[in-house]
Amino acid sequence: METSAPPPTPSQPITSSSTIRDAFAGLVAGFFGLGFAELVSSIAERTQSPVLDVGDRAVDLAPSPLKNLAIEWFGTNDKIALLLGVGATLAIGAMAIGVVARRSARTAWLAILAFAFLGSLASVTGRNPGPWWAIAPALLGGLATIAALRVLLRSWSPSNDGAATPARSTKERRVFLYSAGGFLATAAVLGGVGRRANNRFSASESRVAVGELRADLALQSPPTNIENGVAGVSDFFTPNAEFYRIDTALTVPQLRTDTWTLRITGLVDRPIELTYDELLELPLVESDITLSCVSNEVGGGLLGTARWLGVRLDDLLEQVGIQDTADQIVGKSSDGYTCGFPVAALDGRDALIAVAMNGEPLPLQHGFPARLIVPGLYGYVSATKWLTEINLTRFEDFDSYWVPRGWDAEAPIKTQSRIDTPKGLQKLSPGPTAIAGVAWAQTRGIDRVEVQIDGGEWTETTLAEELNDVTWRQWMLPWDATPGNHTIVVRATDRTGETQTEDRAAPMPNGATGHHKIVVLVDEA
Ligand SMILES: Nc1nc2c(c(=O)[nH]1)N[C@H]1C(S)=C(S)[C@@H](COP(=O)(O)O)O[C@H]1N2
Ligand SMILES: [Mo]
Repeated sequence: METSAPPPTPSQPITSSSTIRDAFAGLVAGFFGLGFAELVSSIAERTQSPVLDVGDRAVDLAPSPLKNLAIEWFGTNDKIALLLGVGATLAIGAMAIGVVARRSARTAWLAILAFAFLGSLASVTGRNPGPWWAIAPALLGGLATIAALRVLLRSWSPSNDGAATPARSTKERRVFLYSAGGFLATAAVLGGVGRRANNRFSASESRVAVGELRADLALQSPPTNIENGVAGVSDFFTPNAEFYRIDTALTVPQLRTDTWTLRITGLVDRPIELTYDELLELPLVESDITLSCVSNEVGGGLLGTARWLGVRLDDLLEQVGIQDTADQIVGKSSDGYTCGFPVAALDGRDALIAVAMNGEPLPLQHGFPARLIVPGLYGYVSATKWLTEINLTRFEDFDSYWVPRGWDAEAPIKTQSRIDTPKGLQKLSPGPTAIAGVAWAQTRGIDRVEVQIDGGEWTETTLAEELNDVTWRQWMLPWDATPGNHTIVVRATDRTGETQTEDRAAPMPNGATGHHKIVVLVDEA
């Protein structure tokens, strides 16, 4: 490595190497500002890194086609992709500002303040706006960025480059690099301390403190014949750690049971507010329910089954008295997200204010301390996580979160089936094997599942025992695989007699349709 840069000619004071250095200075200053902002954000509970606030606004403002694309491309990693996008934008902006600062300091400072302003704006607007002083992290982060950039640019100024002796420019370069290293290290420390300090707002301890929750009306353990034992079929009960997660929350809302309350408001005779302990004093029931996401593509994994524990929504709403004019039940989340479904959906099905999932308090990601679960309705209209309010209203008066974004206001789950094994494009040995998977038609129940191989006759499969009509059902078909490529298609028929249509529809606006179809490759014998 060279020890000193070749001195640029005086007529060309800004060389490409000084451009790189200025861009680097911008990046370092940007990091420093972010670290500082993280530290400032840790001072209060209702402030967070401005990067997250900008990300949150991006989630809400992004046009639906873009969001669908993000889910299609990145699936449940869409949040990471978004944050990487925000980070990359900031990095490019910081480098550009570093370069501009050398020519026009004022332009650069204004650009930094513009970034800080956008960050501040994101912190005090949107679905879950912070208090006015939530502008502090972004604003102070911006000022810290300016300060750092000034120090860095001064430590190695190109106006000296031409005149400087090699020894002098080596010394300047060294001071610059030490300063940059100092800022980076300080940024890491401030950011790290800020992160840790923010952890004190975590709800993990509160969740641990809940301990074991028991049903007043416990269900039997499920019979074993709801599983057909074919290797590769989804477990009937989806372990919590594997349960899909879909929500608009970039950071998981942290609600502690000691401060959490649930309010029931709107068109009710006796509005109430319950604490966590008061909720747990109500009768707790268990129910096995398959939850499905409307964004699930045919053959996709955005659904899962759990044994939920909670308070019956119909009982509780009967106590508060639903007024005749109400036709929509809206669940509101602490982060401003909303789901809405018809009052008429309370037809005796086990709609729950759920507090536990598969034998443990709701995991933080799945809505701790309480969420709604309504069998038969897609999650986006019904399953509000981090629930803080249930509001009785009218469809004509209130659109829940996804409705203005182009999704249907009412969304019952469509009859669907999926091949779990073999996998698409799997290589198989010839001979006896099993084709198997799951089918679901919550509230109607699965009556029949058929498989078609290479366009032949539809063959009825063997269904595992049905647990209830709101959970999925396993199916299997023994198959003697012959060498060559084979196409396997599945379709289900629900108990209303309706067979799944083969017409392909995208998830938007009310759930995908079409048959799950795979191709497998069977070796020559
Ligand atoms: N607060 C909140 N609740 C929410 C959502 C959300 O974005 N925010 N998404 C809904 C959607 S679209 C689905 S499919 C389910 C998913 O629940 P899960 O993440 O526990 O599987 O939660 C629902 N509840
Ligand atoms: Mo969803």
